[in-house]
Amino acid sequence: MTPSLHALHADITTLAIDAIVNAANTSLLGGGGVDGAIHRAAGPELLHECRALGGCATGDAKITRGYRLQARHVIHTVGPVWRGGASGEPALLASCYRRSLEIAALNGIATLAFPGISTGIYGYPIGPAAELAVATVRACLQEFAAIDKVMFCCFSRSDLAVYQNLLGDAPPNRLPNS
Ligand code: AR6
Repeated sequence: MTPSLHALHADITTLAIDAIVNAANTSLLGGGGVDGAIHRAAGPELLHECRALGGCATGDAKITRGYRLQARHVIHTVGPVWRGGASGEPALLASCYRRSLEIAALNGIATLAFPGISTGIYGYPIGPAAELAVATVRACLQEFAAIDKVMFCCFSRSDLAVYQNLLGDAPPNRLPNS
């Protein structure tokens, strides 16, 4: 079956799917942005499990349970801080998507959602970040046949428009005369 890729506008903590991806930092002990939101929604058991993981390198990913989230698992990945683009940021960001999908496949995850890794506090510009995210996920999915749905979960309508443009999705809820 050909896996499907979609963009949606949502708070990633509300999604009832196999796994959501967290844009974490190397400590894996929580932070602001989507990381803070995921830890708040999952509850303190998530931090407890994260403490035992010993951190995570930039470009790598680790999996935990989802606890009080609707999602069964959280895949924590650490994106690069944007330093202008010539410090290895694209390769590290691509690695985040690849490693997250590898770990998903190893754990029998069929549906997962990514936030815009590195595009908030870490400052990676949304255009190149989204382009790299879509191209990397498309390429990796050919290897991971068990994954059947990947969503790009956008926290703003402007980010959603960027992903829809890349995916060739129709804008949602557009009435014929509007
Ligand atoms: N649902 C979906 N997307 C969200 C949500 C949410 N609830 N909240 C924020 N976003 P960021 P980074 C979007 O800053 O740039 C943390 O402190 C947000 O609009 O969360 O990788 C970590 O601990 C943006 O598009 O992650 C690290 O220290 C995207 O998620 C650092 O921030 C990522 O923004 C990581 O920075």
